[in-house]
Amino acid sequence: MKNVSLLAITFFIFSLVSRVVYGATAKAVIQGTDESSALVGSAQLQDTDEGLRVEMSIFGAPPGIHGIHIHENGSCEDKGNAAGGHYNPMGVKHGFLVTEGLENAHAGDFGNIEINDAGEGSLLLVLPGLTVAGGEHNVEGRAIILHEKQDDFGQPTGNAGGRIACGIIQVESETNQ
Ligand SMILES: [Cu+2]
Repeated sequence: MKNVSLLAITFFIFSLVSRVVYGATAKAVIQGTDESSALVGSAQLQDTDEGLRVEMSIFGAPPGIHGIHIHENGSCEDKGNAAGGHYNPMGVKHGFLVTEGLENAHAGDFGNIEINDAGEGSLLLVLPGLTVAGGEHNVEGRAIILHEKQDDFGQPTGNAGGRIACGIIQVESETNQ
């Protein structure tokens, strides 16, 4: 009997430690910046132990590879230009956050998304150091920008051209679950 309860307690503690703690969630509704654009999409964001998990789907976009970033300001006005430059709180060079980290890439450097011949694309990223609730590098209220061209990781911003879609990150739940 003693062994059974010890086993139960051990299992209980193990399940607490190994459980992935999902935290606050946010979403962005992405829309084409041109009024005639059929481009739509959405992004779901969630704070996790490993970083900010971002899951994105895009529909009605031109096929090919397109740069995607978080830009500084939470506005999609003026064909996305009101969103300003890349979110870059560390004042570092342009790169790819997932592989280069906050010291060597803009916090908003999400890289590229591939859009297929049907105009659809999806992306799943986990971005260390970013959050939607609290934290030092918080992206709540900032804009996700989809670009006309591929981000070639050249300086200063990846040569990705115009801004074809935009969505503002809005927190849905700040409660840690
Ligand atoms: Cu950009």
